[in-house]
Amino acid sequence: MQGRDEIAKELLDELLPENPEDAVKLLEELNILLMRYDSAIREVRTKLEILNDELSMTSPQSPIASVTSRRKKASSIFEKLKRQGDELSLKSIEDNLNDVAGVRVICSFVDDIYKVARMLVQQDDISLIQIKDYIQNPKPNGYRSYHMIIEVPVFFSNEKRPMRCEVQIRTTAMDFWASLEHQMKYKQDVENADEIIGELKQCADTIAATDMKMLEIRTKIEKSKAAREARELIEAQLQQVTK
Ligand code: 0O2
Repeated sequence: MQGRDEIAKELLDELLPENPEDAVKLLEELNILLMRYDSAIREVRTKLEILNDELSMTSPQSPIASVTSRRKKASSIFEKLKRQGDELSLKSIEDNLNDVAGVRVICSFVDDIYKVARMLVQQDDISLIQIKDYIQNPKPNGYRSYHMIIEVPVFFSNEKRPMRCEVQIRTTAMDFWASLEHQMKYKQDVENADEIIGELKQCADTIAATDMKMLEIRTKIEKSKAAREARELIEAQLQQVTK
């Protein structure tokens, strides 16, 4: 079987012009494009950090547990274009791929996912291109996560460019499940694959039920804390008027 590096080299050979000068120019342009996607990731991560800092001041727990990101490697980019039957060109990357830049946000609770998503897309420099809500509509294998394709403007020396970025938002439990399930995709020779797929689906459902239960418990704790604080306030005011 052909290795990934061989495929990548073949795809790059297909893309590169014969003339060495043109080939160098194209590789330079490719590097610039990849740098732009890296910059888009930094913009989105900064926005998320600021949102989290602000939201943490008004709630006892930060809504975002962690943020990770990755930029697709050139080899994966060309592989995906080829797989989709798209032209192998720099323009085609921007036109046909939404996930060259990817940011993953991990939240503790399901309601935080929607809160973070809403607050991110309501920023007036962000354009929302697409939403896939795999929490409301889980995939048949049990995959749950909230996906958004957004466009974020990035400022360079002489221009402002809108860059696409895929943002995946999920709970810690959903992420734990997705990491294990992801391994199945790359292990074609797994024994008892059907049994494992069934077990993973069961785990996904258990995890979804636990996520909902955890949210219920947190809401109860918050309500009881709010009731105690209100009681303490009334008692303090009563003491004032009965002095
Ligand atoms: P990686 O390594 O995370 O980038 P496409 O992007 O074309 O594959 P589509 O329908 O445009 O598919 O995008 P979709 O459904 O929004 O999901 C794309 C990404 O979501 C995947 O990227 C995964 O990260 C994640 N994902 C989607 N479905 C599953 C799933 O069933 N299991 C797991 N574990 N992850 C999933 P990549 O490119 O596959 O991988």
